[in-house]
Amino acid sequence: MIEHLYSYDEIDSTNELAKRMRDILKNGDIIWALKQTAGHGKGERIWYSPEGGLWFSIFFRPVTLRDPNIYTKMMAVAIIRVLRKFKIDEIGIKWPNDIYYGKEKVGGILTEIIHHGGKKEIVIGVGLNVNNDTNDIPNATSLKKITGKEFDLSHLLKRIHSEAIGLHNFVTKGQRNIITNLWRNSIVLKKGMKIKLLYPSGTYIGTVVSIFADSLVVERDGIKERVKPSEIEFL
Ligand code: BT5
Repeated sequence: MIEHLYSYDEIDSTNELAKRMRDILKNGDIIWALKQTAGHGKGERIWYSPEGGLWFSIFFRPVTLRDPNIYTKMMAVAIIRVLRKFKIDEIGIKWPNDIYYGKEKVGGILTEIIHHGGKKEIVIGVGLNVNNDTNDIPNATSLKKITGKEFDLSHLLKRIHSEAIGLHNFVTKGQRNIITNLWRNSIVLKKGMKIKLLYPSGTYIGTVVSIFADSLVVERDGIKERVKPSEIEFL
């Protein structure tokens, strides 16, 4: 597979540009920007993307798209594997797919599906605080702050991309369970762990029973209930 790298000094959002460029993009192509002026997370959430961070999107044109979550998991695993090779060992996936170092967010992933006629394409956006300042972002940190070193963005991008493409082979071969297992082993959340449940009626403590890509089953006062990522917080 030969992929193209489209790089820019400044654009609105690599995910948005990927969507606009869908006609010419091929499997595995990358859109990379040194700075985003309208980077976003899920929904309307802003993603701060100043110079010094790694902001990119990878495009895939899947043959079938039964489970879009597998793409987000694949990318989270790719990032963790690369960062662990750089000896940033305490880095992990905060369920479901944020990249955390202790209680601070280092990166996030935004997977979006493009519907085109009867076909579906997928854009996976990655935001990683690398050499950029994160002082104005609540509960955030950067690789530079963690390690005391500057990183070569282009090298980091190539390493993550090649890890992701390697893992993508498992998706195309129908071996999704390999990615799910790698993802499960990299998440900070474990079965039996106590977490905070943020309900409209108040805050409670529950115990994790099962972990899924988009929900958790927790036990509270002997009753099992299903919760969404927005309803939990780590103790
Ligand atoms: C995410 O959203 O964590 C996914 C972010 C994906 C960003 C990439 S950058 C390349 C591509 N192009 C885009 O436009 N987006 C993707 P979410 O789970 O919704 O988290 C958003 C929340 O993270 C915000 O509400 C802030 O609280 C926090 N946040 C914003 N910028 C941050 C940053 N640089 N570092 C750490 N936390 C940040």
